[in-house]
Amino acid sequence: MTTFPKNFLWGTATAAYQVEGAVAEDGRGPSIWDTFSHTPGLVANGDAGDVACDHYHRLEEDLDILARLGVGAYRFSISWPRVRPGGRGPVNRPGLDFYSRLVDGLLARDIAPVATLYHWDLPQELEDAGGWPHRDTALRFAEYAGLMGEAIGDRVHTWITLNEPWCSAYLGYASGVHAPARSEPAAALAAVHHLNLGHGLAVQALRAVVAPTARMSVTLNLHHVRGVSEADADVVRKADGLSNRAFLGPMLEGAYPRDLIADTASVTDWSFVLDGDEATANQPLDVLGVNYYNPTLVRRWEGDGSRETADGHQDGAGSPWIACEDVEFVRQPGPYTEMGWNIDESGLTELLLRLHRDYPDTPTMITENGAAFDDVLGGDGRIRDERRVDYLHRHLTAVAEAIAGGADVRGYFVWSLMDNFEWAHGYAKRFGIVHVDRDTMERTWKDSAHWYHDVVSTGSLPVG
Ligand code: PNW
Repeated sequence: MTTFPKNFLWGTATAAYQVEGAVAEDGRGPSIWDTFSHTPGLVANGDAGDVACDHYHRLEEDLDILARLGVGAYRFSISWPRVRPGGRGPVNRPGLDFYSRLVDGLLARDIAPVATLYHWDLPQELEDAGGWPHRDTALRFAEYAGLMGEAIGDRVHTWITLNEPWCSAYLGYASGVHAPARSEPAAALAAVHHLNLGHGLAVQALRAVVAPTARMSVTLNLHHVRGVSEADADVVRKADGLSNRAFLGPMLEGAYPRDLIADTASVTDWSFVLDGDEATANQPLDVLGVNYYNPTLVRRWEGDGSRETADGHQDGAGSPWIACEDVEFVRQPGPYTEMGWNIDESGLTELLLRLHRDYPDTPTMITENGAAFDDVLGGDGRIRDERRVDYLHRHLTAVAEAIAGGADVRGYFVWSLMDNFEWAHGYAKRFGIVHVDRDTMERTWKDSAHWYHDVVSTGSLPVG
């Protein structure tokens, strides 16, 4: 039987724009995702987060679901434009009150609040002023962090500054498949830097005001990059630099990797990195958050540079892989989830062991892992999502293997607590262990939720 450490943190995760709804209530301002979703053609089926899971109005019900699941922690995100509508200027009290009630509701149920400050919903006004490519956004982010620290910092267990800055920078500003839908590679690399800087400044701002026991973290969607053959080592290095070390370098080592600077020299001279910035980004972290869905497979591309990449992004202009014209992203063998992502948990074990080797003093935590599958309804109303159960079981086994291999892994959060707004895919892709009826908003436990309840209550995986 696979058993996890005694104090292992078991949880589920969501993000504000994906679940809250109530986008124009109680003083919330617009974010770049409101703008994106309301631009025709950008989100599948014309979906938007206006209602999402109506979590804003169903807070107590959702807290009760968490309590019944038996999780020890809940990872949620705070909507910046709900608490400070313009990103600067006046603070919105009702917004702060909502998160205060959320935190108190968790604590009353013995669930540790894990708060993400930025899960992609930048106040539109800050984007209009330049967005993440603009240095001021990092400074505003630190102010917002301090504001939240003052408001709920006495009660939050773990702070996560950013969720997946890779997505914010490269999907938002290079490929443009996420908000704010810009395709400007040089701006995307400036965004990388201002996200790193904003992270460091936010940790400083939080530490100055929150409880001394509060833990500091950031969540990265690290890519476990593999080459097709030994001959592909250099393109593996390049993809790893752009996707992983572009964040790990400044945040955990205090410097951008030299090879990344060289690889991207035709796009930018990195002059937006000012003296002292890398040291600022490099704040001591109590735990590193890792989101893992699948590995990445590459080989050297010898062709003409225009091709469809394995993740569906067109190469060249509109690719998140800046200056990677010589890297081919290879479609991996199945099985696949509904996202078209291959299922391969071995990458998670290898990634956790690599992080342990490179950063032995920084524990890790899986802040997201999960899968989109279509619902299989049993005649009895049961939602038989055994493929999701299998996916979660495999990945938890992979985490246990990494722990057995010496990695200091402190927790695991299923993405997601409930079916929600899956960004550019809208509501069609369902990641929840709890089903949400799009018409009635009724919540129904899937088999995976019952399974996860057993896992978190025993701290071990059921046999078979
Ligand atoms: C993450 N990619 O997003 C996010 O943190 C969640 O909000 C999201 O719902 C979840 O994973 C499932 O997608 C990603 O294209 C979106 O590589 C896209 C990518 C990676 C992560």
